Amino acid sequence: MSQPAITFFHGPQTRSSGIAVLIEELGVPVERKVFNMKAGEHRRADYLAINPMGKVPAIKVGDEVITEQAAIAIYLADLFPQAGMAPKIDEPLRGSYLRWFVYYGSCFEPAVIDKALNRDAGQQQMSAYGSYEAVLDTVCAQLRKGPYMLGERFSALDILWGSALRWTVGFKIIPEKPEIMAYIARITGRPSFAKVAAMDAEITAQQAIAAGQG
Ligand SMILES: N[C@@H](CCC(=O)N[C@@H](CS)C(=O)NCC(=O)O)C(=O)O
Repeated sequence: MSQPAITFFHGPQTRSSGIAVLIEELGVPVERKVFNMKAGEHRRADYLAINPMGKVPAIKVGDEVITEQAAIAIYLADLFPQAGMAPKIDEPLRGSYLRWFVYYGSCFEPAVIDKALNRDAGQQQMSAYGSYEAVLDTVCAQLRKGPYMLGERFSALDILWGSALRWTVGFKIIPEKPEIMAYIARITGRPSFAKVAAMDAEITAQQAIAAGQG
């Protein structure tokens, strides 16, 4: 069965940039739909029909829509196994690989956003992530095993975590601990990150010119 075309919905310099990096690493042929987020293009009816959340990233594969960075990354890395960015289901690291993708969305993001907005985590027993400190300690302990989230094995996980730690440190939500800074430098120093940063900067400049601000 031939592989249906993949459409990638992207907003430059957002969470979808991590998926753009993964696409570079995998060498995936995609059709890009790029939004001017400042102009609210991601909130138009045609995109809300694809992702009612009005959020990027999203991909469409045939008639199937996939949203959420972690789900998209798991899906693409499995779809293009020749890139070697996902341990297979029968490999011992597969469990840990899935753990850290799900941990990202169910623990890390809620913890850092609550922290950034000065929202109380609530009762430890009721909170999905427990406490910000526990999340930070858990992630740092994993990073110290390094050099990658899965130890010696580089994977699609590192694109997500490298991107996420960079922006959360940039916004001063996550502290500049040595293991975090070394990991960010190791991951975001890859050529794929530089390529996407240049593409995003170019798109952003063109969008500003189109809006009469350039
Ligand atoms: N849970 C989503 C979060 C995606 C997200 O928050 N994307 C932001 C960009 S960084 C967005 O699209 N914001 C636009 C808006 O809400 O108007 C994921 O993990 O992919």
